Amino acid sequence: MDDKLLNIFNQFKVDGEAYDIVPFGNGLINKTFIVKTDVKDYLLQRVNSYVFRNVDALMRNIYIVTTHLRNKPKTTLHVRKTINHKIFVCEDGVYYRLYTFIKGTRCYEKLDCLDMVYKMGAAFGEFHSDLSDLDSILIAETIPDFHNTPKRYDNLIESVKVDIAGRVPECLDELNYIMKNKKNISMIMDGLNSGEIPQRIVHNDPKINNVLFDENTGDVKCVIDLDTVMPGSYLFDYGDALRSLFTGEMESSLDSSKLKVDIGTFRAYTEGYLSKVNGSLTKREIELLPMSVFTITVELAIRFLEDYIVGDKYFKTSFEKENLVRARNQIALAKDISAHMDELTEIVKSCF
Ligand code: ADP
Ligand code: GN1
Ligand code: MG
Repeated sequence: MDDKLLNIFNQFKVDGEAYDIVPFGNGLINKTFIVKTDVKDYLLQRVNSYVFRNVDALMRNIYIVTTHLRNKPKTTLHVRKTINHKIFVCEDGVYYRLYTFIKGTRCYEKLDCLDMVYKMGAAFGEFHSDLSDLDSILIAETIPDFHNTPKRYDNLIESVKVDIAGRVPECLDELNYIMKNKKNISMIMDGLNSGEIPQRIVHNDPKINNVLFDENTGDVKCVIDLDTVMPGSYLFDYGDALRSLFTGEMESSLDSSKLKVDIGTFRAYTEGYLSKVNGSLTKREIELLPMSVFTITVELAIRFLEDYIVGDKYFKTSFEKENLVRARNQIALAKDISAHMDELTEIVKSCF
């Protein structure tokens, strides 16, 4: 067992004695470990402080959101406090937090079962409505402009000008596609800025492996990974969940042609989501549901490409050029979403 991690774990108020600490899960951002004790299991995380510059505020957000959800009452992450009543441990500038391990659950990288897709849509719809009575003044913006797609675009262009790692010449086709679509990716931000789209507290990272399903029933037990819960738009969550469902386990696939829209998945997720939020969406939000999937997919392409160009600083990588491959895959998916836009629009209409 890693002594350093054991020492961190022992600073939390817990039941049981740790006998094993092992890496866990497939997140791209934090470092996650399961801590086994003779009484129960815990989930220890080293928070990525390159990505999250203000972990104090981030942990306060998570504490407020989980307390709000638990009071509903809803199943949510349980932040464990330290012996000194703190909600995290900071040692040598490195931040750690501890959650109760949610037992009897499974996490998926892709979903083939449309019933589970529907349930995932309903779970995020419920998450949205459960947070609609939380005062947004309480929640800090821990990553400014997280889903400000035009700003992400500008950052990409800046990184191209500097070309610090000399990688731009390999990325010309991808840059070309993104630049051609500049006008098509600003609608959500335009709506938020004009007030046509309400700002709401949202998850901001609703990918499949951020949902825990009951291992027996396939019901959603809990929405996890609350690091990015911040003010934003329902459209970012709706679009990104579908992007993630279409991408499945192929985010880093070497065969871009595999990334495609799945109409059954689109319909099931949309029906599940709308079953919980139908009455609270504005006209403009409803209009932009299909387009949000395209917008967020191009935004991810922008983020992966920028990270490749600056030398892989943000997303974990496991092979050379992985961020370029990820960007190519999101572009392939964006092209397919664009080709299906009329069909997606008809499906959304048929759901109302
Ligand atoms: P990252 O930000 O790196 O994606 P996550 O918070 O999503 O980190 O955690 C990584 C993985 O750990 C999740 O995908 C899930 O499999 C697992 N996980 C996270 N929290 C819990 C929990 N409380 N109980 C059980 N498993 C969890
Ligand atoms: C990251 O942390 P994880 O793996 O759930 C990222 C998301 C991306 C996703 C792409 C804080 O999510 O925004 O959509 O990778 N999270 C952060 O797989 O940047
Ligand atoms: Mg995650």
